Amino acid sequence: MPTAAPEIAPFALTQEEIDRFERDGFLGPYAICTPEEMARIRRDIETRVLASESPFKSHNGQSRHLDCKVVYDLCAHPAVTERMAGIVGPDLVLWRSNFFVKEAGGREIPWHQDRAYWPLDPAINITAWIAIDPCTRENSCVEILPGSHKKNLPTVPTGDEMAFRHMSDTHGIDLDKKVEMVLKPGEFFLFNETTLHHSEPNRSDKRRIGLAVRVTVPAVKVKHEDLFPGHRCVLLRGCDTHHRNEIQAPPAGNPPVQAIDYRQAKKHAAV
Ligand SMILES: O=C(O)CCC(=O)C(=O)O
Repeated sequence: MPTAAPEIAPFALTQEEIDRFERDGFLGPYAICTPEEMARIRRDIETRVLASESPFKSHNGQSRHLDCKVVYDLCAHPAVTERMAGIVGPDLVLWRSNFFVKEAGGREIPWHQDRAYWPLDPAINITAWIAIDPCTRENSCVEILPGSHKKNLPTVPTGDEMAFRHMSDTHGIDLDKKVEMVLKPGEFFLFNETTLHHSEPNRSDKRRIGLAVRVTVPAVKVKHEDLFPGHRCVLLRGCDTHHRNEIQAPPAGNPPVQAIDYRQAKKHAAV
């Protein structure tokens, strides 16, 4: 029997939550579904999404909401979109999503502010980071620095031990105030384009997958050609009030279950 559609009103943010986001630059955790429901979704992600090739040249974890309904449905869940609307307004444009697949032994993701990497004009984004696997301190949950979204930091180069080639210059910043986003599968948190975040190397023997859902507003020009040629935006909620971007319809289905393990896929998504 199909599950009843989730009610929308319970997901609206309170004024206290909106004020807290303004102060801290992040909110959560909240839940989209139970760990048991996420276990079912996770099987589809492993066998249909990450094991199949993206229709674009990007790796298999990049913007699969464009061709996989199971990914789009996570991005478009009202638990996510209704809360985002409380922060950036009623009209939401999904411009990117990506899986962070951190296998056991995966590298550190350095402290960074996403705005430094993205083709958004102006840089306005809200991310929902959704736990697909359990995210613990041991398997390198994401860490957030409250209040860090008030200042744009310069970037500096990193070494090979890091998953990114550039990071924010955190000299003089008290990283001890970080918050560890320990999440059960199906939980998520929200943060914006300037909030500093990071994850340790995965020192455990357990994989950690998260899905980052990147959303902007219609007034922003997304220069997809600069970073993700061929990708388009999807209207997630409300209206396209500015017509600055090419918009495509959400996907109707999923790729079939693949014969190979996603780790053997040609362009898999591990960091
Ligand atoms: O998954 C991680 O460890 C880092 C996530 C991240 O950098 C992001 O969502 O922007």
